[in-house]
Amino acid sequence: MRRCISLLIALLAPAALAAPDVDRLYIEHCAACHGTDRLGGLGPALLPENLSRLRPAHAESVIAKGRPATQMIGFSDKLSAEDIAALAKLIYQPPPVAPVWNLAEIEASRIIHAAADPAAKPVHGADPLNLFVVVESGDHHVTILDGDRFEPLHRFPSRFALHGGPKFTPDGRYVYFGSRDGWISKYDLHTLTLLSEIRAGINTRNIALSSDGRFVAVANYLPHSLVLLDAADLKPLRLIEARDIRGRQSSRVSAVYQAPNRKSFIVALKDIPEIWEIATDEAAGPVYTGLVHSHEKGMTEALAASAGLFAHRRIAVETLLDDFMFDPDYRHLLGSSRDGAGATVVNLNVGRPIASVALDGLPHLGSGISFLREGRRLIATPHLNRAQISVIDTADWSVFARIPTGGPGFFMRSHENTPYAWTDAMLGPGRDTMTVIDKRSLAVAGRITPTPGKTAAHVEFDRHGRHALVSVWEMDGALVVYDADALREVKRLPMVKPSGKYNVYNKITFSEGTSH
Ligand code: DHE
Repeated sequence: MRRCISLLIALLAPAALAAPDVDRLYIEHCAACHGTDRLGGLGPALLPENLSRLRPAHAESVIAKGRPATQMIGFSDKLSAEDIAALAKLIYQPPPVAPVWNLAEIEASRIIHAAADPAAKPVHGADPLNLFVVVESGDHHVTILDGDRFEPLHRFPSRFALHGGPKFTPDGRYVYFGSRDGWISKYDLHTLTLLSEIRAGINTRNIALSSDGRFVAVANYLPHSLVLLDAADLKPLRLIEARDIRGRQSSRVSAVYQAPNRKSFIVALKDIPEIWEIATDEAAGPVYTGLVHSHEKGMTEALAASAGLFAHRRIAVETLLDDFMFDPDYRHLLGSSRDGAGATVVNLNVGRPIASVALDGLPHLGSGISFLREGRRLIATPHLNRAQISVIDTADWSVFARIPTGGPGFFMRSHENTPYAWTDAMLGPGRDTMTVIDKRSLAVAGRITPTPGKTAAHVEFDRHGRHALVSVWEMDGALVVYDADALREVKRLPMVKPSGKYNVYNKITFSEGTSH
C-alpha cells in the first residue's frame, strides 16, 4: 500500500509540485525590457538595491496587472500565480555575479541625442530664468513651465524614477537630471531638446553640478562609487571608489552637493563615518586626505596630501551622517543620520564636528531652508516622523523654536521676497494639508488644502516670490498655483503625480528659501 502511495506521489510530483523554472521565465518574459542581467533597459533595473522602495507583494501585483501609465504590461493571462510569485522572489535576490559598472561600462552607455548649439536663442517667448522644471513621477515625464503665465511649454518622457533636484548650469540654460537607475540626462532649456545621456551607476542617489558648471558628480549606492562627468558632453572623467581611509570597507554614497564658494563637492557616505570634499578647482591647495589612528602602530599618522582638480579631503566624524544641509556660506554642514537622533554640526574649514543639536524625530535636513530673522541666521527643517518644524539658531546651534505642523513632513520652501515658509504633512494622516509659517513670528499663518483627501507636497516659488506652486501628489494630480501673499489659488494645471518643481532663477541664485 505504502509503495502505491509513493508511486502516485512520484507520478503527480513533476506536474503538481515542480518549482517553476524561474530563470527561463525571466528570459522569456522580462529580459527584453529589463536586461538579461537585470540591470535594466527599456524598463528599470530589477536588483534588490533598485527595488528597496517596492514591497514584494506589490511587485507581484505589478507583474500580474502591469503598471499604469508605463509600458509595463500585466502577465496574469500568460503566467500562473506560482510563476508570478517565483519571478517576484527572483528579483529580490542578488544576481549570481555582482554587476560591474566601471568607467568602461559607463562610457559605453553614453548617448549623444543632439549637438548643443551655444548660439541658439530660446525657442519660447518665456523669461528663461523664470522657467519651472516640473517632474511628473506618475508617468515619468518632465514639464517645462512658463513661470509668468503658468503655461506648459513642453512635456517630454524622462528616464524611469528621477530623484533629487535637477541641477542647472550657472547661466540657467542647461539642466541635468538623475534617475534612481543611474541615468544622467542633459537637457537644453533654450531649444527644449534632450542633448545627451549616460548611465553613471546602477543604483544612484542624486547628482550635483560644480559651481563653474564644468563637472557633474553622481552619488551611487551601486556600485559604491562617486562618478565625475564632463558637464559638456557627459563624458566620464573619474570614478572614485567609496572606501574608508584604509581602503578596507566600502560604502554606499548617500548624496553629493555643490559647495559654490568652496569650489568643491561635498559627499555624504552611508556606511563609513567620513564626509568627503572633492575640489573642482585646478588651483586647489594641498589637503591631507586625513589623519587616522593606527592600531597596528599605536600612533596617529598623517596620510598623503593631494592637491589640484579633484583633490580629495576626508573629514572624520563620530557617527554616520548621511543627510546634510549647509549654512549659506558653506562654512558649516548640519548632518544627521536616518537612524539616529540629533544632528551634528561640522565646520568644513577646520574639518571637524564642532557642535551637536538636540533634534530627535528624524529631521529631514536635506529639505531644510535658512533665513534671516531680526539679524539672526536661522535654519528650519521638517521631521520625517514628527509633526513639527524645528528652527535652529546658527549663532550657537541651539533649537530656537519648535513649530507644530499638521503631521510629519518631507519638504519645506520659502523665498527671500515672501514672509512665509511652506511645509507639507505628507507622511501623516493630514497629508492633504500644507502648513504656512510666518517667518517673522514663527507662528502658523495658515493651512491650505489644495484637494481634500489628496496628498499635497513640495512647494516652489516663482523667481519673484509672488507665487507658490504646490503638487497634488496623485496620479490624477495637479500643480496648483497660489498667490504667495494672499494665500489664494490662482490656477490649477492637471499633472500626473507631480513631485518636485524647480525654478531656474531660484536654483542658480541659491535662493535662501530652497534646499540646494
Ligand atoms: Fe528624496 C531630494 C534622499 C525618498 C523625493 N532626497 C533628496 C535628496 C536626498 C534624498 C539626499 C537631496 C538630493 C538632491 O536634491 O540633489 N529621499 C532620500 C532618501 O534617503 C529617501 C528618504 C529614501 C530613498 O529611498 O531614497 C528619499 N525622496 C524620497 C521619496 O520617497 C520621494 C518623496 C519621492 C521620490 O520621487 O522618490 C522623494 N527627494 C525627493 C525630491 C527631492 C529629493 C522631489 C528634491 C527636493 C528639492 O526640492 O530639491
